[in-house]
Amino acid sequence: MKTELTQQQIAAYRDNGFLLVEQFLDPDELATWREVTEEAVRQRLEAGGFMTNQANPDSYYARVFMQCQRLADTHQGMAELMLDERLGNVAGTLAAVDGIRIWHDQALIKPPYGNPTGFHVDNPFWSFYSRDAISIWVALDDATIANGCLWYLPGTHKAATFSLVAIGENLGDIFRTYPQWAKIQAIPAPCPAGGALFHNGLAAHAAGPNMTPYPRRAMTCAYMPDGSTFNGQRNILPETYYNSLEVGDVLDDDSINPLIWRL
Ligand SMILES: O=C(O)CCC(=O)C(=O)O
Ligand SMILES: [Fe+2]
Repeated sequence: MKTELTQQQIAAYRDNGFLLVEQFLDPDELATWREVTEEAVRQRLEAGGFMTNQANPDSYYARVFMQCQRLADTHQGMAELMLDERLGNVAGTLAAVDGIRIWHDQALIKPPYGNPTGFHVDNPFWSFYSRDAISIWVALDDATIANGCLWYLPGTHKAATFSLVAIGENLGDIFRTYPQWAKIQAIPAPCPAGGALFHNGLAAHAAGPNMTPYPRRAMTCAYMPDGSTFNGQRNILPETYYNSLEVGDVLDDDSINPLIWRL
């Protein structure tokens, strides 16, 4: 795993809101991430598909990507991959925070001839608001312009608010909330298999359609800076825990949001 970051990379992340690290995983690690993701997803679907978006597999959104969340909760091999302190170290260093907790992992598999992923920002979906949240997106297949790689609106993390923009059928719905971004040229982020993209939880991003007969697989994880507080939204929180929380409580339950790295 390529965990060393240059000052240039850190500066680029902070300025653009995203960073590509090629060959983040070595070939053996990539083989393991592929195997583990495949098995964890298969088990999840066999178990009835909870925490996936496959309730209606023919819906538009189910054909944007097959989304399987919190696989580390149900698959030991995935837990071992996700709890790796080195991932927290890289994420925390880019985000300039002193502790990293897992918000949720998720496999995102854009199916053959799958729909594009509309522009959105991630953090407003989650149960905490932070300008320093960060995600890792690891390509398990070469992600290309042809099969639906990510595209970013550079610098948008600096001005984004916490208003929610749904990932709907209109690629550009976000520009109704942020008309001032409509003139920004989106930057494609093709990512060879084993590469990692990091993005700020407030950086606007999308993915193109998959114009190939093969899936575009990614394994991702969203991270919450340690010390973040509950904003009232449930998102992935288990019901009993959610009901026990008051807005403003620190989200520090290690069984739900494990602390994987501290400075
Ligand atoms: O993989 C995709 O198409 C979208 C990814 C995304 O939105 C994310 O990782 O936050
Ligand atoms: Fe996203």
